[in-house]
Amino acid sequence: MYATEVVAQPWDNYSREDHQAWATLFRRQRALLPGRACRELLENQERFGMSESHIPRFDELNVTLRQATGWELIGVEGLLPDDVFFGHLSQRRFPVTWWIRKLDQLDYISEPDLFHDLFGHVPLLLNPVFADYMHAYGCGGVKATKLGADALKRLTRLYWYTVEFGLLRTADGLRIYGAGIVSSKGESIYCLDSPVPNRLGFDLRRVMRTQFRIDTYQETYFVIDGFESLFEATREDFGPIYADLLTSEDIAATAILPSDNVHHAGHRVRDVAAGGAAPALVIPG
Ligand code: HBI
Ligand code: FE
Repeated sequence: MYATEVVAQPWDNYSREDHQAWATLFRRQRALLPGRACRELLENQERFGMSESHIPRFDELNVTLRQATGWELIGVEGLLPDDVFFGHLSQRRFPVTWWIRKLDQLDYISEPDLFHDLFGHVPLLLNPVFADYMHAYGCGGVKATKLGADALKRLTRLYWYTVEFGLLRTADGLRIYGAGIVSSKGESIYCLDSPVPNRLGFDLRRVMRTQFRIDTYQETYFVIDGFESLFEATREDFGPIYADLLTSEDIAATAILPSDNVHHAGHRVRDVAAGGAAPALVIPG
């Protein structure tokens, strides 16, 4: 299932179609994201010299990245087992998938590809506070793999609702910083414009208790006030939190609790008869 070895980026073997897939996705997202993605993410893509002209070279990006925050990109085949992934993050190594999706897969991929990682995750690693958050997350993950499945479940939710699907509150309104959104045309629109999802203030324990879906747009987004506040909120040792949460109930991805800081309460079509929530309307990607 998992190939865990580090692979060199086969840059000279990328085909015209590979570079075209990068160009199409890059051009489309760069046209859509100003005013949607946080300014720093877009600026950092420029600091790396990323452009639509070609797939970036990991070794060139590493010159800028090492110097800025001591991080380094390594090539991998795809999703890594949690313990291997955490191990890399704890050494300030970010695993980047070496291959890119095909032109007929631009709108949905089953696992992270090069565009998701390079366009979505890598730019914020130039931000010292976010880079420290990712490093601390990796160190926490190495500990969690020794604590067992419940701790891992909590950490995976934290990653999901921040690094992958996080929103940031700014003076100009909510902005995207999560890589899973930034690399998706449809969700870059849906996460800010649709009335369907909840948008709730980030709370560490709340996030660690909240389920998520991997096959639809998110039903809840969590909003941070800044990378500093995210880093501060997660500085503490998670051991006591895991112990606290052992007896807590999971929270459904669609739920809103009285204790939530609600930026926006989602409008879902509820099937009154069943009393449940109908699947969220999904804006076509
Ligand atoms: N592997 N290559 C890669 N990239 C990821 O973002 C990644 C992973 N493995 C596990 C994972 N993310 C998440 O489950 C984290 O919560 C651990
Ligand atoms: Fe990712």
